[in-house]
Amino acid sequence: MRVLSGIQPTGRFHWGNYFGAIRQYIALQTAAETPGGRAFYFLADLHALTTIRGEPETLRQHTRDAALDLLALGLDPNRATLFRQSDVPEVTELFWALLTVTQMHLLDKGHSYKEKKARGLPADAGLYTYPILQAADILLYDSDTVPVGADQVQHIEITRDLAERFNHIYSADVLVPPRAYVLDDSAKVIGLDGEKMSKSYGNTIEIFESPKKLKKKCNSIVTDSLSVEDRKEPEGDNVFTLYKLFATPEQREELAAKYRAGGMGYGEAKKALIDAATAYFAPAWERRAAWEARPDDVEDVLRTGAAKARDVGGTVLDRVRVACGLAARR
Ligand code: AQP
Repeated sequence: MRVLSGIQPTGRFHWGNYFGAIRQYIALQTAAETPGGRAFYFLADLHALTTIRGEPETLRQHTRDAALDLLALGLDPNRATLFRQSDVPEVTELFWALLTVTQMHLLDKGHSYKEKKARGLPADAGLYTYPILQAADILLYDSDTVPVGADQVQHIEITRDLAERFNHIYSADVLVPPRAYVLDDSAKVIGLDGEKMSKSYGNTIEIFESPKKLKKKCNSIVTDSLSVEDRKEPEGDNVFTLYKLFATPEQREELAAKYRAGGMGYGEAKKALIDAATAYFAPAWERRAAWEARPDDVEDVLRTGAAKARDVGGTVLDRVRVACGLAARR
């Protein structure tokens, strides 16, 4: 199994990023340890340039934080390859080769671009061609499995289409068409307002939120206005939906029974959520502090990861170069 996924260093990671993607990164890093298999995870700093422009120090800081967060959450550099996207120049060359086989209508359909445009946010050629750079990210490592949240499935399908189109045009199996790996229970994590949790919607709860802010945010989760005496059906309630992500089946059942019995206020359910989230991420807080004290080691992980990624990616890129009629570099 060849696993790959990228995450943008555009701000601190939130519960949506964790349950939608990062938790699967950690699980798959072991599953991918097969002969010839490997997990590649990268900090998508080139993609982040479509959001963070003219603020180099902010991007650098977010990239450092993103590396620390992933390591703290359990990414093991001895198992998985962790690197910065911009440290692998091969990806932008493959991006160009893919652009030459991309039909415009494919990009017109891209939901990130359509969504941002519809919300009146600035949309440039970088955002428009974003799915193609993403395809290059995936195809450069012969990845077959891409752990993502539901919002990214369309982009992985675009990647499949492009790989197949490329192979068809050049009449050879040059690129490996990948598949999205999505878990049903966390494909779309909701935010404070019940909509998809997303930085650009301002409804996120960060993984490494301070205890004070965590409490404040959880207390602001939108609920209905039923009185505390009412019996409530837990399914569909925002607090319960988030609680389920952290709880064991027994804990879920216990809280569900309290909802159904009536007499429980939302304050109690929110406290259960805060406690569950705090306990869940406690080991990650400890690991984060340990990595934070060793910045040179973090940089080392990223540089070693980039060297490995360039090695694997260089071979695939040469395959593409030769197929296209360009000279191989090795
Ligand atoms: N709410 C979510 N539920 C499930 N999965 C999610 N992901 C993001 N939000 C949710 C998954 O996290 C991974 C990283 O995606 P990204 O780097 O593109 O992060 P993002 O999309 O920038 O996160 P935001 O907060 O939604 O940012 P904006 O608002 O800038 O677009 C992906 O696998 C994604 O599916």
